[in-house]
Amino acid sequence: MYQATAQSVREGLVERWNDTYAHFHKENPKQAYYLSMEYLQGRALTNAIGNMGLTGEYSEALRSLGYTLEDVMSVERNAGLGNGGLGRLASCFLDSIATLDLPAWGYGLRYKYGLFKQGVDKATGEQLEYADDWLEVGNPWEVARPQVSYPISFYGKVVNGKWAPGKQVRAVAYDSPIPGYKTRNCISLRMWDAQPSAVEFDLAAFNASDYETSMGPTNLASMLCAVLYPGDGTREGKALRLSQQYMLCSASVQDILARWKERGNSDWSKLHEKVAIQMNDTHPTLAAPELMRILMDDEGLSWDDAWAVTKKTVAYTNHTVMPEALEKWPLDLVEELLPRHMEIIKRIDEEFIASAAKAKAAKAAKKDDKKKDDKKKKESEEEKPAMVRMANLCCISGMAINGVAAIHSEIVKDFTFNDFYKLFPEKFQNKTNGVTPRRWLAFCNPQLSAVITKWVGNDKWVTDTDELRKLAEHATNPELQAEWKAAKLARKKICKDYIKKVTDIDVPIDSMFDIQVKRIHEYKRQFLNILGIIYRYKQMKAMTPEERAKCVPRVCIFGGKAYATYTQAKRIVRLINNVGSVVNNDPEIGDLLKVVFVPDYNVSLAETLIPASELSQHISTAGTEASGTSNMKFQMNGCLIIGTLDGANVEIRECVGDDNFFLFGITDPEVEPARAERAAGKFVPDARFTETLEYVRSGVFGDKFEELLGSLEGNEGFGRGDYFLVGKDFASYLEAQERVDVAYADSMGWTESSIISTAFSGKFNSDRTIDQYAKEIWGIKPCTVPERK
Ligand code: NTF
Repeated sequence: MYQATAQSVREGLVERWNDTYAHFHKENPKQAYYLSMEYLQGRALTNAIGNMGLTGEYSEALRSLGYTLEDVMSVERNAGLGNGGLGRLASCFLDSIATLDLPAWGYGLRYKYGLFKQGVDKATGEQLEYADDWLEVGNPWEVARPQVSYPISFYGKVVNGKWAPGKQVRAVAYDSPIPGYKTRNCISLRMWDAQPSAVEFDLAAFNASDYETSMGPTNLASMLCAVLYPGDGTREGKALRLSQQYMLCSASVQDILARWKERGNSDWSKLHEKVAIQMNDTHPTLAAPELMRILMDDEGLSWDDAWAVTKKTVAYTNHTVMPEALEKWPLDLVEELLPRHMEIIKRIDEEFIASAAKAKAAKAAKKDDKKKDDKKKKESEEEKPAMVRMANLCCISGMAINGVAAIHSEIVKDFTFNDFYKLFPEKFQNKTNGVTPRRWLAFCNPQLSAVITKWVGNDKWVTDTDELRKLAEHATNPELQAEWKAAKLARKKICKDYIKKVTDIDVPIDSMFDIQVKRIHEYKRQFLNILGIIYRYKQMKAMTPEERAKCVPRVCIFGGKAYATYTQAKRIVRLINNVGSVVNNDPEIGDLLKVVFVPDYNVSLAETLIPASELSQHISTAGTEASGTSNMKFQMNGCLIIGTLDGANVEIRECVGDDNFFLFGITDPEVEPARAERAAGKFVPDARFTETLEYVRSGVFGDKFEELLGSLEGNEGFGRGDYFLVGKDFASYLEAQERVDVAYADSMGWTESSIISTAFSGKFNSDRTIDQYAKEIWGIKPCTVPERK
């Protein structure tokens, strides 16, 4: 029934899709191309039906056949071709691009296996990883386009200024339709699959039974698109990752230029008037040198002409300021894999350094400045082996460089890329992230949506989220409050059933649902959350039954995957599970505290958890989380946030007001002094922190978690001494949690805050973000597909 429903929906989409291609072709507008190594599309069925405005019709039709839409859609596999926020942002952006009728496509890779499926070992609490064979039962949404295919070259050498490649595969297009909401526009997500190139198949070797030689190119092709982020600990792993990145860039740039020509364009100096290429983080950086290569070596442009147009065509979004996450590749590896590109990158570098030196001389830099710069230069020259720093290449090549939240964009300018900012301040922008209100409110939470539509007076809020403000006028109205609470309770019930099904844990529905879901990382500080829970548990154990009965009952829910080789993150998962096993089975505690780790966090699970949430945690060390986007989804669904002044939290708090946000922790400028204080041995932790660590060490949760706790103390051999300042923020966190408990006990007050949260979530609509990209970076305008006559 799922296959049949999907086919029927697809049929309805194909007409819109074809009309969109044809209309864009005819109008020949400037078009934007979003290049991303990651997309977290989640399920397509409900989204497509919802965007087409046919939810009622399909529900009815399925009911008459003895099915429910919910059951049918729940068998769809999640397209999980991404890690986390960056990939989901790309998917939200496509939804908004289509909804705003903008002429733009997405480009990505069609990995055979998505991000691993996560399980939990019942006995040890450890994370388990399984291959995610998402295409196992087919994918009714994609259309293979074997006629759209490009050669992708690797290795070889440069002969007379041109590349003579050593190996080749073919990139073949697979397109998925991305329907806009309440519009005929339906754009494409084009994902490249690697296939062996027939010219490389060594038939003679095969017939001589030398299968290894003859199958070489076939194996290379199947490796290229096997998995997202193959381990890059070895040189082979690095080469594979870089090859993937290059394949995305080369195939996409070839396709973009082919389309440009097909539409009758021919003046290369005006390419940027028709094409904008957005690089989603540094993974697609090679788009710039690839464009240069094609323009010079295939199209015959001079260096100057090619460079002039390239730097008006590509733009770069930065998504992280964590130094270890800023990609760099060994220069000799790039040279071996892509010899011609390395030449181009070297020349870009030389010309940039020369022009920067000129700019500096012209400015007659102050003496101290000069000294500092000389020192920096020396450091970079001394790096061995030499590296290609992708973000630097992006900053030099890009027409625009943007961060993803106001505070993040400031950090990018003031620290991460300050040298570049001083040279070309006009390139730097902010584009605060957003999420699609279709998937993340209207479709995933029909219960709350119905209440919103009733009280706002119409459903215009599904696109124009500023309409949600009208809810604020009624925030204390008992009737709205009752309906609001009923919707939340209905979602908590669904969530409770799901938790029971997958973990066998019974959670009480009248407890506060407190959720932290995101990739497991030290900077995101799930560790702080679980230590706070441990402290709470310890306190409760010391209470008399009468005192205990006064506690605000909580269900603490975690979800998220730890990267396969990230040992410390995996230990945090194990600690959470072990704490859960003890607390959940403690008869003294009963329903007052439950700790649940829901395995295999993905888009669908988020759609179940977020509508049920009452409190959510966004508690990264200030200055580390570029934006966060789940915070926006939680806010839209009437969930209150406990959080630090980091990423988009800052702007969310501005919108909801400080009364409706549980703030704690040190601020970004206080972070370095706090680290220095630690390093100098002057930090004195709060007694509650020390007590909590001692409690874990006493073995209450089975293992003593020595390596994990050691990382917080900077013990010899264990990590970097609480680099993310869990100890520093612990007291302030506990105090914020006390304020949460007090607030939750006042049910009317809490509901009012919940309504206010949703009411002022309008800013975080990805339609707003995309409108800004379109106007302020891409320079594209809506191109609305007309109704069929
Ligand atoms: C992520 N970056 C950031 O960590 C999030 O704060 C942000 O919300 C999303 O990007 C989307 O902008 C990454 O995943 C990466 F890859 F850059 F580290």
